[in-house]
Amino acid sequence: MAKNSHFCHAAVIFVTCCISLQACADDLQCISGTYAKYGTMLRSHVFQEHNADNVLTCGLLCNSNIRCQSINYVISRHLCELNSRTKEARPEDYVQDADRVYVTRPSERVPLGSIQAVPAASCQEIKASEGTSAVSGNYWLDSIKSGQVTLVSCDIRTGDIDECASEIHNCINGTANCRNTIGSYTCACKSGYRGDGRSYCIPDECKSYTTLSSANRKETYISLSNYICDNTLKPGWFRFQGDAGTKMPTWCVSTLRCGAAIPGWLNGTHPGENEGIVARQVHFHWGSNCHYWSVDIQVKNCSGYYVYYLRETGCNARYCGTDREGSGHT
Ligand SMILES: *[C@@H]1O[C@H](CO)[C@@H](O)[C@H](O)[C@H]1NC(C)=O
Ligand SMILES: *[C@@H]1O[C@H](CO)[C@@H](O)[C@H](O)[C@H]1NC(C)=O
Ligand SMILES: CC(=O)N[C@H]1CO[C@H](CO)[C@@H](O)[C@@H]1O
Repeated sequence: MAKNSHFCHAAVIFVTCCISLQACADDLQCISGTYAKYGTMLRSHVFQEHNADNVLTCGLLCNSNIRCQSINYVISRHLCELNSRTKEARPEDYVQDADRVYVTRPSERVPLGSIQAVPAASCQEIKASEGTSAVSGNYWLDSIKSGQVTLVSCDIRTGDIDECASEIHNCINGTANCRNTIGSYTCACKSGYRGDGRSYCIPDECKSYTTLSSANRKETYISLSNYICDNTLKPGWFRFQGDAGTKMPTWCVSTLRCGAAIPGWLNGTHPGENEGIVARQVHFHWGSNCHYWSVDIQVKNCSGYYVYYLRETGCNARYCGTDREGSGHT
């Protein structure tokens, strides 16, 4: 009985010890056989150093640090260097060193850029580090803003950052669209706006205007007694269209026209396309005076039509439209 018990005890110790030796042997096998590269090291990416009796211990230290991607073990000094990159991520830093052993993290290596604590420098680096297992998506980079880790959208096939999707572009918020390109991005003002998309986008007067189209606004329309006036016009860009005509008359329009008692006409010429926005005056005809009142306005030739920057008038004055070319009094 006593003898049996002793034997049993010994057997348990033996089995336990054997299993743990076996486990050690497997780890060593992994480290020395499959991954360890004697006589090499990865330079410039050491973020922690520890004393360690052997490569295996160094490997375990690496396994317990989330940032650790690989190790250099310094044989003569029993020093364990934890690296923040693998040799795949930084092949240019993988060099010969007779006194070191390089080992990629033996287990549970966090893919580069996949968590905030393990940021990459670029999408290309992630592609290099993770090879075919990398897929396009969001990754953490520490190269976008200094001292910060930023989540960006990486196209792994091209190694490009999508600045638009990542919201790290400087296109004007709200009025510009961002379009990603390989290596960069472009900004363009949204429809109805013009500008460079980065420093300004302003309403495009050729696209954002109010239409004046009533038939009774035309210079040939003889006003009835209920005179209308432009006293409620909000300052802005206007285009004459439809029944009102296509533009302002450039001659003194007879009184009691355009639905008003006091018609307004353009005292000046229409601009050409390349003149941009020009300053002009609208003059109002009352009594025998073609220049009874005046209002400062702006005009732009939009290649096919004109737009006018107008403001409200007094009563009973109104801006006139026309279809006709011509000059002189009507
Ligand atoms: C951009 O505009 C959106 C909504 O208009 C707003 O939620 C967002 O915070 C703005 N971003 C910046 C950087 O101003
Ligand atoms: C605009 O300018 C062009 C030349 O610059 C001219 O031919 C055209 O008649 C002008 N007016 C309109 C409505 O396009
Ligand atoms: C082009 C045109 O009609 N210009 C006239 C504008 O009004 C002044 C008077 O205020 C005239 O002198 C200009 O000839």
